[in-house]
Amino acid sequence: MSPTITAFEQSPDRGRGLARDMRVRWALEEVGQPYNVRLLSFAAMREPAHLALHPFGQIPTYEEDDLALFESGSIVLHIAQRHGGLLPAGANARARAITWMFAALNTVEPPIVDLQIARIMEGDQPWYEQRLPLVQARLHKRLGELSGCLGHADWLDGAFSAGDLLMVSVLLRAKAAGILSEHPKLAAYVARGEARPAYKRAFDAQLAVFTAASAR
Ligand code: GTB
Repeated sequence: MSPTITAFEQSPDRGRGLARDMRVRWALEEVGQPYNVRLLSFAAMREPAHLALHPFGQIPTYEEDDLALFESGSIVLHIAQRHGGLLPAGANARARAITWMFAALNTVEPPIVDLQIARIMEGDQPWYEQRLPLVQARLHKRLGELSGCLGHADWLDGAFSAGDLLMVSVLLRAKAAGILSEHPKLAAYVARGEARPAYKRAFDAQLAVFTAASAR
């Protein structure tokens, strides 16, 4: 049976591929695994049926036979371990690719999210103008370090891997926030990810959800 993932019925990003079901869709497309999507309203995400799958009432989730998973990183790792194409065969190279998956989610994504939270939710606070440059500086330092690691390579460690898939997914949020223009190597890296046919299929599929909802 094909797995079923969950996604927003109406994504706040209007189908720009920023919600975290996108990285799961992309991984499934990379390995050629067909999948079903169950769309959820914000109300449905709070209902017991969904909370049984996701303790925090979020998307994405992943169901396959008697396995149910939440957390986009865990889901992408599961897909990469089940199917060929997203992790190298050698044990050390595999461990390094998984390290980049963790780096994307634990080290690069948090300062990107911090900046977005500051901009969206803290603008009316009296300390906003003082805090914002600190948040921006932390993010640019991290992106500079990542850019240095990438250097002139196409991907982080040899061939494209699940580490790149998650890193590009995370950086897409920085791109959408206009932050990547100061990091041209990372901007080019993201563009390489977006040019992958599997990425395009995943993007088109999630955009179609928004287009269909808008037409109703
Ligand atoms: N750590 C979890 C994971 O990686 O799976 C985080 C999951 C998560 O944050 N899910 C969000 C969610 O369900 C959607 S992706 N939020 C609803 C809630 O918590 O009630 C985050 C997201 C949402 C919207 C945009 N956007 O519009 O640009 C971008 C990212």
